[in-house]
Amino acid sequence: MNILLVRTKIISQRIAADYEGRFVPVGLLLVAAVLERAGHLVKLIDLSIDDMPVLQRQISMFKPQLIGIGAMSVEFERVGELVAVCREEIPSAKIVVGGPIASANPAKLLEIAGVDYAVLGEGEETIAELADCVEHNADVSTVRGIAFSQNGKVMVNERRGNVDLDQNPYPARHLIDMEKYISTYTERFQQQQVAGRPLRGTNLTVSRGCPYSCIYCDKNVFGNKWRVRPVVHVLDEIEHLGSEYGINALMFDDDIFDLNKAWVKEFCVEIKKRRLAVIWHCNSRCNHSDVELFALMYEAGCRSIAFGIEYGNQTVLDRVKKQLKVAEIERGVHMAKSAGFFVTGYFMLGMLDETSETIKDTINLAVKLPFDAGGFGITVPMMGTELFRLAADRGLIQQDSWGQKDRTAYRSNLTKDVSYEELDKLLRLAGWKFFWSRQGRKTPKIINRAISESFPLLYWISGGDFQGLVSKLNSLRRSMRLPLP
Ligand code: B12
Ligand code: SF4
Repeated sequence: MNILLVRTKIISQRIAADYEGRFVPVGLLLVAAVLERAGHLVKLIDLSIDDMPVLQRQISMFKPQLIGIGAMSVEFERVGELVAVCREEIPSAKIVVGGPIASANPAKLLEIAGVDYAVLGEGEETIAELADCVEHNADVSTVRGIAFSQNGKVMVNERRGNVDLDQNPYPARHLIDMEKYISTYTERFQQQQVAGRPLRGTNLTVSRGCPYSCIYCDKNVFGNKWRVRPVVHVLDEIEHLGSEYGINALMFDDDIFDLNKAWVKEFCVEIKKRRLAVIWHCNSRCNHSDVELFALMYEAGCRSIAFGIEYGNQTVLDRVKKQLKVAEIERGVHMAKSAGFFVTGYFMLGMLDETSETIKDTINLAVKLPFDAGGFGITVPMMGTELFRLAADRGLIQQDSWGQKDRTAYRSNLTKDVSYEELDKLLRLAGWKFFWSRQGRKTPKIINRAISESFPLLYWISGGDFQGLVSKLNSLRRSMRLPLP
């Protein structure tokens, strides 16, 4: 059967500017790989790369019987538009939606967007069974892991167990033009070459699930149980990426790459044994930091690490069930820095009941610690999270709101006594304070862009080397013992 898979376009312009075309849609490509394995003919359109007319042409030429869309809950409106276009082009095709949007609230998706099926949780086994039913026009009512409409009523079937990661194929990267996605990830990697070859990077994942319960995090797809692919499976994929696409820089998008120390140790030892000339980035959690492990990771090519810190005030950290102490954050970040990694910290301002004082604690912690890069955002409750339910119960968001569209278009304010305007001000303050407190470190791209657009004269005066100018001014500020602006 002909199956067309589509990834929606990133909705936030801010995020799109930084990430569009740099993330291979691995989830959708895994779905594609199992469908191909089952004998279907699959094509994939990524609307981050291609535009609507390309999709429309593909539909009319390929005539898919099943269209599968992958999306996050912030992309709800995009999914609605996409479904309408697909229906118009090919009314006979069945439409299935998967990804976080489908697991977060399948009923809403079916009711509002008018899709035929929603796939909950991991997609591999469910889509294979569902596609078989669609091909043979069979009854779907016993397919586990889906939701569908029957006589105007939304039916949500029992979910299935976790996918056996050992049996998963590699993402079907041959369905996309990998050249369009290859990235040097310059914002993370300080070097431009590995073993004399220019960087060619791509993203992948090795694990699923997370045992923590942070209230702002949506774990409806992968759940609480942490699972990981066998080391040999991952290394074979890395070798395949090297031989097929010349990849030598890896962006591991796992929630917590180093959750299981024994696995990471084996992974690093094997990288060295196979003499793989690769560098890599991963996401970690400060309470998992370990000096010996970091040293081994560095030897095996890890050059960049990111921590989701989120809040710098212990009461707020406890309230969001982060299971993390400020002291652990400080220890972890210093340890990562000493290991030689490029260290990124992610922070959120404006959690439920936050005050301007606790927000300032977050900003101060970010400024104080030796991060190389920092990302700050306003807390937005995502559908499918405990935070979303808490905020909805208090009437702070509408029950049927699908979360953040874009910071400029949709905002929620969960704080105790901080106005929207103040929150925005604090966000800007966080960016500036952080920026001014870094010395000789890489300027976040977003700030560089804002400066060149808003202060072209200043940018011109700096000779395009704004970073250098700031570094010099900052040294001057420090030597004169002036406070941060
Ligand atoms: C990498 C990443 C990004 C990247 C790239 C995303 C991309 N489009 O590829 C960037 C940085 C751009 C990003 C941005 C954002 N992200 Co993000 N991101 C991730 C992350 C860490 C990994 C994604 C990944 O590769 N997963 C691995 C693959 C294998 O899983 P998967 O894609 O879910 O696919 C599986 C199933 O979902 C399903 N499936 C997926 N698609 C389809 C399609 C069909 C037809 C079927 C049947 C099945 C199916 O089958 C797959 C295999 O089992 C996840 C966390 C996570 N653990 O997944 C968060 C996550 C997806 N992001 C999240 C959020 C909130 C955001 C932002 C809103 C953050 C923000 N505040 O700005 C933005 C939104 C950007 C936008 N779309 O406008 C949430 C989504 C929650 C939700 N309810 O939607 C997640 C789940 C984090 C979390 N735990 O809360 N993100
Ligand atoms: S934020 Fe990270 S640590 Fe917390 S539950 Fe989500 S994935 Fe786990």
